[in-house]
Amino acid sequence: MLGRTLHEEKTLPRESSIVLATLSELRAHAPAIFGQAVLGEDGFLLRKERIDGTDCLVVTGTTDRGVLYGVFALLSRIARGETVSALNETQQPYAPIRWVDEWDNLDGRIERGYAGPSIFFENGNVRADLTRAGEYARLLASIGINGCAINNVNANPRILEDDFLPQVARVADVFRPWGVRLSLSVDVSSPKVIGGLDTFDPRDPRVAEWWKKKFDQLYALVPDFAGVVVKADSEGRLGPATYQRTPADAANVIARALAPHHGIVFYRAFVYNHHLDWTSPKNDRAKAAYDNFHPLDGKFDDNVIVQIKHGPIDFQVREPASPLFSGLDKTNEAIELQVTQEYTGQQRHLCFLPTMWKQVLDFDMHAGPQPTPVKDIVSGKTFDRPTGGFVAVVNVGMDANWLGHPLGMANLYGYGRLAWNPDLDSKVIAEEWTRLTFGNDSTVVRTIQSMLVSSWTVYESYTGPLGAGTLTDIVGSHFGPGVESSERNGWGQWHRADPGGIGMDRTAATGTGYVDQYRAPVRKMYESLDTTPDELLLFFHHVPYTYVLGSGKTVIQHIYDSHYAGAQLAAGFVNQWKTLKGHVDEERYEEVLGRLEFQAGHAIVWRDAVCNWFLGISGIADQYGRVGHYPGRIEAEAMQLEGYVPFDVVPRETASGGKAIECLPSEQKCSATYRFAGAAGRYEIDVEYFDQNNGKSHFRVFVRDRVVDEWVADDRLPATKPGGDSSTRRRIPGLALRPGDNIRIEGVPDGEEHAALDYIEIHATPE
Ligand code: GCV
Repeated sequence: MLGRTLHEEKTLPRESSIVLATLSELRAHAPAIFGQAVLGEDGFLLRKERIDGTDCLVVTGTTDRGVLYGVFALLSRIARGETVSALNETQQPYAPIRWVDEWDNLDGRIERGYAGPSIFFENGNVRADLTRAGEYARLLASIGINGCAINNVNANPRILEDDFLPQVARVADVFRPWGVRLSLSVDVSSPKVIGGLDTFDPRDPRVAEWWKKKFDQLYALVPDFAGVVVKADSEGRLGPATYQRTPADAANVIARALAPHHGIVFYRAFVYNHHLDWTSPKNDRAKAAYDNFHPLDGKFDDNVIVQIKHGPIDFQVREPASPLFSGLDKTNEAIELQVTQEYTGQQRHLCFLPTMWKQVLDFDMHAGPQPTPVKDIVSGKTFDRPTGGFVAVVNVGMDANWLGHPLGMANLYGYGRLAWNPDLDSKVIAEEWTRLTFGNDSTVVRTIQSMLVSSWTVYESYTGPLGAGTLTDIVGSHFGPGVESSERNGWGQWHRADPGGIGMDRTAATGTGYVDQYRAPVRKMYESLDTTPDELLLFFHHVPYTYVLGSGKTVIQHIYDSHYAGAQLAAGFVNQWKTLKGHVDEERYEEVLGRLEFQAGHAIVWRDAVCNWFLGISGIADQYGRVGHYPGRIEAEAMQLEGYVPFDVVPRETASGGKAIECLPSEQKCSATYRFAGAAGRYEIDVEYFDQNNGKSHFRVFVRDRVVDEWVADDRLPATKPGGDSSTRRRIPGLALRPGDNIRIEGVPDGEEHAALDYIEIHATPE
């Protein structure tokens, strides 16, 4: 930046300089200036100083890592156009633990990853070329992250095999220059599966010995190895329950093997029974973490951290804070957040999560006489615990921009910033990220910041109303709408919508009793319908559709209205982004535009599916007559078909009218024609088609036998059949239509994708 070459010096410079040094080095050279400075681990100091008559910009920390963080903070200031002329700033991270988890499998696939294959693994081994892993470590360091677990919590025991350890050591080597410590997810059955023992009982001394030897071996290769993450007795994973042992037994046997090396164990509180009896009104998955871990408080060793998902279910678009945060006074805790947008649009939808995380981090659990927000509990302040902090599941991939959606990266940045300082305002974070990513053009900053900060509630409004959970395909992709999928199964993500009403009754008086897991003031608030905030109403209460919310609307009308408003706002993102043409680089402009256009179309798929499902079950019409009535929409099955045949889409609400048309492989090519009967003028046509990942159909659209558009359905959506996951909109703007014009869509199927079409919608556009 300055066109000067950096030198490593053992003494302080004689010319005006930027000085990077640890505090102890500075104290030795300039005791008068730095003798009093105090900093904790990983903290840093940025200071403009006159040392021996020369002006210096000093970046210092107690450790090299702190100095590095200080350098990034300085660069950030400069990039955001802030002054560095009278600098005197001390920063100390809120908590020692600021980690990320990656759910990468050894074969290179990533569970719930939406940005291409693993940067760590390929074909069962660590990648030969770890350049991207090193770059990722730099990226993590730039936001203050100091640990990274590189493999899926659904861990393959092979990760600890003797011949694999040198491979993971290579990852540690590329992390180390950036102060990021390597961690691994381990399977508790490893002593048996790869260790040759006939047991993995955590109380068996042979098992303890196995873990000890294994970690001695690992630390010989990776002396700064940080520790392990454990998922056990959850979603089919083996665990201590096999031997009627507790999570504390399992955590401690591993912790004791790590302790001599100062390693730690993150034991995930995500332990629940996914075969719950749906018919019992008392069963409740939300209770599981507290039920399993609260009785063990005080039984975990000091180098164990219980890792708690921010809500009691599973990263839904809105959940209350997990009651377990205030259920472990004598145990280290970490909050687990999710950057990868599993339930929040999978980086296809814009959804800036720091706004949501803040609500949980700032939530007062009432665990003591003073306010006890979640951020203070997990960082060890409330109960004075030795360690704790923040973990996020990130799942970056080999795609050029790490997470798939260029704006999705704001979530990773925001996570790092909140882990460093959870008091930051999410609006400030959005602004910082925008400036650092797109520059300081005020139109760009204002526009992107405003899109980011509104995006979570926009997404919520068309996917998961009033705390009912994300109404997505629970048993599949977790992407498109699937309202019914959460019911009548053992997974426990129930919303219990029936013809009479909707919501999980979790009260102590008449429901599952979940509210009893909170401390008294919180319990009292959620127990009563009157004091439960609207946005979480259906999480805590079962109410009739006609129940009147605090807003004055009935529940059913709120569902309709919020879905229409949300889809409208999602369409607005496209227009907002278009104002930035020429203000941001063309490549990212186009990439973001494509994602936002997809989102706007998919928000309509969501809107229609959810509204029609609730219209069906409640029998209560939309007061504004929108639901079930779509001006300008022509169902594909009502068009004149050649080769195409109609079929029923399942679940029916994920296609307009419950039906679509497909071109079976026995046909080379099919067509659907509509004779336009409107007035002459300019129109846009939306073609709703199904883009699966098991074929690349080809579409052509003709008006008066002239091709007006063509495309290949080759997106990477999580779908192998027509439905809410694959439904995609193609917008063809600026068409001059006259009455009697034939609009013909030609589809050529490919593989198992049958060029399926749902409908077309014709809208007049202003001249
Ligand atoms: C890694 C959810 C996800 C799973 C994930 C699990 C977990 O259930 O859908 O893919 O498994 O959470 O957090 O362990």
